[in-house]
Amino acid sequence: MSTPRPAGHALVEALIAQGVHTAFGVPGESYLAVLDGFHQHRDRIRFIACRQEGGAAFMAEAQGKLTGRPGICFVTRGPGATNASIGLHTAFQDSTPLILFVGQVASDQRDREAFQELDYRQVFGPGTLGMAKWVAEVQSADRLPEYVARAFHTALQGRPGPVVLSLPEDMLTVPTTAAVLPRAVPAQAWPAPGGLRDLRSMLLAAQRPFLIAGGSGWDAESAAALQRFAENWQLPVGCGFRFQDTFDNRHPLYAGDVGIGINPKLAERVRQADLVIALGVRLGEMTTSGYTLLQAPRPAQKLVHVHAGPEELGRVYAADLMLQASVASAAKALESLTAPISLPWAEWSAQAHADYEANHAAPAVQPLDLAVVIKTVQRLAPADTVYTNGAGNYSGWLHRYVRYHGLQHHGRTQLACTSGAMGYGVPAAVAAALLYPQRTVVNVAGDGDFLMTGQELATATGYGARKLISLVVDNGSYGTIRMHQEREYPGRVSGSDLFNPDFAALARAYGWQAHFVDATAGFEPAFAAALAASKPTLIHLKLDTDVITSRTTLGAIRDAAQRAGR
Ligand SMILES: Cc1ncc(C[n+]2csc(CCOP(=O)(O)OP(=O)(O)O)c2C)c(N)n1
Repeated sequence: MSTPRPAGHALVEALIAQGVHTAFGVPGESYLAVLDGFHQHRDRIRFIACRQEGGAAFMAEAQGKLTGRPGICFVTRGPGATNASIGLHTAFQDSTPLILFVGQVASDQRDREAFQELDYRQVFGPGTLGMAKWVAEVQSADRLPEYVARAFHTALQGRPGPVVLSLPEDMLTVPTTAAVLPRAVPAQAWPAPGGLRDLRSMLLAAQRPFLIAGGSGWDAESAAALQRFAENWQLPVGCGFRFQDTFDNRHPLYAGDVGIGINPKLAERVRQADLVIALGVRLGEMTTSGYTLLQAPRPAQKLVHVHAGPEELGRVYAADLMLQASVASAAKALESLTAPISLPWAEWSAQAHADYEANHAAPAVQPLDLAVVIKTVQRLAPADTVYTNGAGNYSGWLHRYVRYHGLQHHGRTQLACTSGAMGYGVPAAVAAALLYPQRTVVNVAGDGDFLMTGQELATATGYGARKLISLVVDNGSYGTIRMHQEREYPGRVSGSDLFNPDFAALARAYGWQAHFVDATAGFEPAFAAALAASKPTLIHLKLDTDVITSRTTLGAIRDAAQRAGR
């Protein structure tokens, strides 16, 4: 029992009890009592007011990725909730714990299609193709702590993901004495001993094994255990799409990222493997190169799939062995599997890493070389720098050239959505800069991508972000779409040209520093100045549209399509 206070205050107390010190959102009159609770407890928790709910939800998603605890987002009813849906979808596809609190119409107005009313259960799922693991409306002030605690457990347990709690306006003002519940400690599923024995036998029978690691739920301990498992068995390790910081990219067993724009040699290696162990990854379309690296539903390779969510096991692939276990416990169990003294695949593993290293060599590009830009960033920026990006071809340079350190070293250093949502990178970077002010954050955005959520530069300025740098790659195009157009309809450009503002001037208007760079030599001084600056910096990178990926040009794609008679 607590002393009576409005349910809105009790909600904020429940968040504090869960260890939350930052929430992201856009205010609404539908949840004034909660905002008042934030005011009441302002010495222990802060509410970051964002400029659009999509940005707020992306920030909460990034919070979930970075902290491993549910990101917290507050939005108002209908328009606020629908704006936030992109962040929910991203959290769902990325298996990121997140709780979206939505102000709801008063209970006595329910089902009249009252002002901005929506039925969140209908809109957001739940389901295995929905946008939330659980959607509920809190009817009773006294049961609010119960709902909040369940929301945390649901977001964290099994396959992590988003939860939506709808909060009727009148419920939030009702006084309650209900005590808040203790911090949620998620239950961890351990792999069954028999399954581990089978996995060991499969390893002993293999000639060309390959490990793909990724997904969510990793922590420093389990990432270190993963590395020891790989070392014990000398396994080549690839990271799933946009989970590149799961395994240390500098390690001699690292083989590269099994994602979009995959190194062709790595793709071939995965196809040639006789045993693939997928640890924590969903084996989605991007990680499997459209379900071709592993043929769906029955791969040519022997497949072991380890995942926390039973609904993911056997969903696409008929794996030879399926283990339901959280990644944290699975990695620790796997490192205890004893390996024989000699293993037949030493050359296979060494070559996998040699292929990864060779993929770092890049032919020079004039006048602005993005490979050099990314390598310069990593050479100058601190080791624990957080890299963020949204969707677009520009991200291919990050995927290829950043050597992410394993998350046992500095926690997560890659914030990038597997959902491929444009606009993710800027808010993710703002969230990282506000949550970890001592760390440097580098966002790389396309010109299309940047302007989807660029208004969150104001949030960064307003809340005092400092070590934040955004590189905007301006090729005057929704380049990814242009690339597909040239491949399918060569020469017929439609809807993919962009008409851009002066990005540097725009950034200055938000109170940022800014530089314009259109040649490689100009980048290093601009980036060094950004690192030394006491406020955020945008670097506008002007790139020729023809430079469409780190491997080919638009012209080459168009010519090939024309030759093929398209
Ligand atoms: C929210 C959202 N809308 C549309 C798309 C489809 N889409 C994928 S990449 C892309 C173009 C990205 O353009 P830009 O940010 O300029 O990067 P570029 O591809 O030119 O490097 C589009 C429109 C998407 N992934 N997400």
